[in-house]
Amino acid sequence: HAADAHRTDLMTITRFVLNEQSRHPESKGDFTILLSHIVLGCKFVCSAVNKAGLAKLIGLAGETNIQGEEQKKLDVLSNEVFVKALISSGRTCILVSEEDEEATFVSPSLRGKYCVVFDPLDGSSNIDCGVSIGTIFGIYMVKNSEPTIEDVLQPGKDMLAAGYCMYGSSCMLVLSTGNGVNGFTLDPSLGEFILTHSDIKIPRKGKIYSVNEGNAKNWDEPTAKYVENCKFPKDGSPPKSLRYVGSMVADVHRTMLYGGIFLYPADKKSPNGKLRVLYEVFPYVVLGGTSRRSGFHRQAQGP
Ligand code: P6P
Repeated sequence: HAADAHRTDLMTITRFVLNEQSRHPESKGDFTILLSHIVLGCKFVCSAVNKAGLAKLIGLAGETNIQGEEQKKLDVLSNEVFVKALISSGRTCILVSEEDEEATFVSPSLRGKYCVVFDPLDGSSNIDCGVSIGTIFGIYMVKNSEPTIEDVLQPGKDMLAAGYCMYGSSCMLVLSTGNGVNGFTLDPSLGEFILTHSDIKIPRKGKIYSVNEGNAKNWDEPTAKYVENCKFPKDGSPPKSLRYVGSMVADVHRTMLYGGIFLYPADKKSPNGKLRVLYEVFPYVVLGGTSRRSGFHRQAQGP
């Protein structure tokens, strides 16, 4: 009966968050409403990404569509959908998107208490070859009565929640609201994200290292030594395997489930590193830090 219960007792992401919220009687369901709008954005992007190839075939993507309108690039389209969904939730006050030069300050009539920082479609250069890509987001509580840019320049440790949605062989939303990390897989027949990976824990030991070896000539000595030791371990242990997709959401998702390390070290070419702190790095530090056996956090500090 346990298997049947699993099949019929569907733990949707909305139900899961409502259960979580019941642990915070003071909250008035605002976070659940915000999350439902993020979920809507993820469902839209999942559908659009899956059609992108076909759209290209029938001449929609990148050219004019049947109405003669200029077809938007998928990352621009995704950004517009997320911005509109977040504003219409009535629960946000500042939005920072990788796609927008400036932060969006929500008008007072629709203003809420959350600040959302996000990359609507990270790794979008991989779309045309069908490599998994994703949305990454982090959520802060506004601190000032009149929202200012300082409200989105808070330390990563102050994020209330963080997550990502990976558009790959399946569409999977991985979320932390501060108490563990849980993965929800989209069931397209239901249009619902169903809990499939409860309480994800990053394995303490991993056999995989994930880095762009093409940058090796630019690495500093500690990075070069660390990677060399992955390949030629001094302690006689077996060498690690290199896996590098070039799409952070895919590389980190694998690291969350299989263990190992993902690194994009600063180097001579990118002295400040390449990954954006606010909506690429901080959300993953939150996810790594709240998955209880969080080797990820220490490993992310790398060499
Ligand atoms: P490189 C995608 O553009 C991205 O921001 C991350 O998703 C990915 O991990 C990284 O860049 C890949 O960068 O320099 O190895 O191609």
